[in-house]
Amino acid sequence: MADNGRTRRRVLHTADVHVISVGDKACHSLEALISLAIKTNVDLVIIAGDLFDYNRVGDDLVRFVAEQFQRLPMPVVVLAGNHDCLAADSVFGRTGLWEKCTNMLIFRAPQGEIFDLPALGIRLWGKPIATYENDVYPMVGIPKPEEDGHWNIAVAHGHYVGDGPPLFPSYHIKKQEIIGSGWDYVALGHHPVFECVDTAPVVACYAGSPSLSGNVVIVDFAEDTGVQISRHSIWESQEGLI
Ligand SMILES: [Mn+2]
Repeated sequence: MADNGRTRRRVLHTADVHVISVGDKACHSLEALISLAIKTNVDLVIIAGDLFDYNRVGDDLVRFVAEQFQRLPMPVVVLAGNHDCLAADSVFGRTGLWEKCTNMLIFRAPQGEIFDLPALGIRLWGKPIATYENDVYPMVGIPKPEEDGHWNIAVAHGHYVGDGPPLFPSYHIKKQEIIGSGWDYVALGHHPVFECVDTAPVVACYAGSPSLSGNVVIVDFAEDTGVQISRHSIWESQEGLI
């Protein structure tokens, strides 16, 4: 059934892959989730922080990740987390190694920035972690979404602290920041285990680490059914190859 409003979209959301060296389990997980994105023909891939375990990884690992991204026929949106933050030694600063990844979008503005993808009818906002300091508030500064026929997706990396006093020392994300944002979906990273922390009026989920769980989140956006979350095994697309 066709929607009268926004076009149906399907997004693969992952985070916390934590690749360390070429050939490790996390690299196999990244390769598998890229294959799943291709197989399921999602419109967009979101990596909500900590793709790399740390910034001083080898160039060969960066080349591997870049090659995986180049397999994708769709855009891949990357947020820097606390492990791969945009400090001076950022892995994302090795621009020569990334230059062939013309489908990669990486949030670089420390105060947050918007990417408009008019061909998809999707707008993204993300505020990268840009420093090794801990006093970063990943949802502070999010603008009100424009109601112009786009799906509005925020990407944030940090601890969800709900309504109560923070239980964690840094990177706080408060419930009110999510539900008051008015965005359609908040793609969260930092916690290694899958969890939907809010479902209304804004859906917000941690995808969990695919390297630990073997799963990613696929988010379906449709006017008639709203924002629907499902978990998918990254190893499904590998069947027959093992
Ligand atoms: Mn993290």
